[in-house]
Amino acid sequence: MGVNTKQMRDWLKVYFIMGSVNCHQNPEDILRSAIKGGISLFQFREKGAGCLHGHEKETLAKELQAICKESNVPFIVNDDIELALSLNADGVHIGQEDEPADVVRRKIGGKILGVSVHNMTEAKEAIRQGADYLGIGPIYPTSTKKDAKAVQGLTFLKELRAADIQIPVVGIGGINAKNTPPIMDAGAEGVSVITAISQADSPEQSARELKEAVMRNVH
Ligand code: 3NM
Repeated sequence: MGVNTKQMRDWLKVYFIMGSVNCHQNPEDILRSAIKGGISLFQFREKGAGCLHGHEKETLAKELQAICKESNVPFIVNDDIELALSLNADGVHIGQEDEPADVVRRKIGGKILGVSVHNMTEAKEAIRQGADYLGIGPIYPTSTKKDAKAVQGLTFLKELRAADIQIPVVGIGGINAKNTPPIMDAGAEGVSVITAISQADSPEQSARELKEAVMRNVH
């Protein structure tokens, strides 16, 4: 375990994920606006057709990290452990295709470690290997992640809580303010979104609405 569980629960409330390909406007402006609206955690996820690599990727990461720092919003890097370490990011998020969580935990020490899981076996393994939180999805249909698994709704999330597994959990996939309440009711700490904020006319307003939906349904 890397971070305090109570603190982790708080950070997961409105978890914004973004890379350059998710944005129709300048990514820095979107992030600043999302922070004003009240996001609690940010993940830099530079993935998909046309994404940046190498120096350009690193430059954008640094700019977004600096914006997060100004507002004390933790900055997490998706998959790229080397980048996370070289930037001294606050944590990393990995999937099942990445290095095993225990290997990543050894590399990052006490930083935040998030793991995407899709069933009970993966969840228990991620917890054993030192995950701070689990990402569960896709809860609703999404076109953002091309290789996303089949929509799983809330069944697995409910199963996890019914088994009294209390690790902080965040839902992902097709989430917006309107469809947030059932995710909270099922036992999640919060929601993670790409499109609902990155492509909103007002990322600030969208983040605010997500935060209100989460706070009204916090358990
Ligand atoms: N992971 P949007 S779904 C990055 O199911 C990601 O693990 C998923 O984007 C998973 O909020 C997803 O635009 C995309 O639907 C989320």
